[in-house]
Amino acid sequence: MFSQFTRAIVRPPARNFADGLTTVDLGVPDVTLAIEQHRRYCDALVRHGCSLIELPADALFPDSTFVEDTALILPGVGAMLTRPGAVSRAGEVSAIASALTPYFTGLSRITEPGTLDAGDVCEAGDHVFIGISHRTNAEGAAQLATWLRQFGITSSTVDIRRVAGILHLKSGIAALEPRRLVLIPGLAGHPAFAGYDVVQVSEGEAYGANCVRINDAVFVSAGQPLLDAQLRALGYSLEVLDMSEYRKMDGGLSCLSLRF
Ligand code: CIR
Repeated sequence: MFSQFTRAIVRPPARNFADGLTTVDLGVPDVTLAIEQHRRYCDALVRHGCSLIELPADALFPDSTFVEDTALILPGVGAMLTRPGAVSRAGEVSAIASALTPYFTGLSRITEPGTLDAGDVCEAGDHVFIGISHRTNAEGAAQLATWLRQFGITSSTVDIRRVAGILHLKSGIAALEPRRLVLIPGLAGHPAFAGYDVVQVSEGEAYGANCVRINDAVFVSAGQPLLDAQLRALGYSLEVLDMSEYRKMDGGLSCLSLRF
């Protein structure tokens, strides 16, 4: 499942980005800077081999720049639309459905009473970890597991509701290879990850765990020097991006694109 990505769906933040949801207390994001950071992120995607499918900013949905949550795409396999756990984000899915239709036939979707944000879904080879969070419920996870099973993909759930400091599973985990995970300390001891090669981020750099492998590079957020050194020592080349304004809204690098 570490296919080359050739496309990425992205959507810049709207002017009312600061009206979106957040659980952190890092101040109000500067929208102009957020738009600039988004442009740099898009440039990096292009540099690493993705052509962009750019949706227009949508002020009806201040969190809609976080496109990752609205669909799960398994390149070469299929795509599933989600049913976001936050009511204010439910309407984001239809634009993503339209954007995906030319590329995927028979889009599946999570249905009521299931809820699922794809930020809670981490693919690692032919296994998928599904976070049970305040956004993704057990029914949503079960629907996704059933969908995955038809492709021979196994899954396991990880309850993150009591793991401090993370909104979604992928706020605390990234898969760099099918058997190599980046993990925050709060997830490192979880039995679901036993037997994996683990790059553990330090407590002070927990935000850095939301990194993302994009073809020949690992995209990492700026300001995590220890993690950068760990990854470079493993031979990865890094694309370091400033995510300060997205962090204020609980967002990270993976959330800003849907890659396939
Ligand atoms: C939210 O609370 O839904 C947004 N402010 C942040 C979503 C971040 N998405 C992600 O981690 N996949």
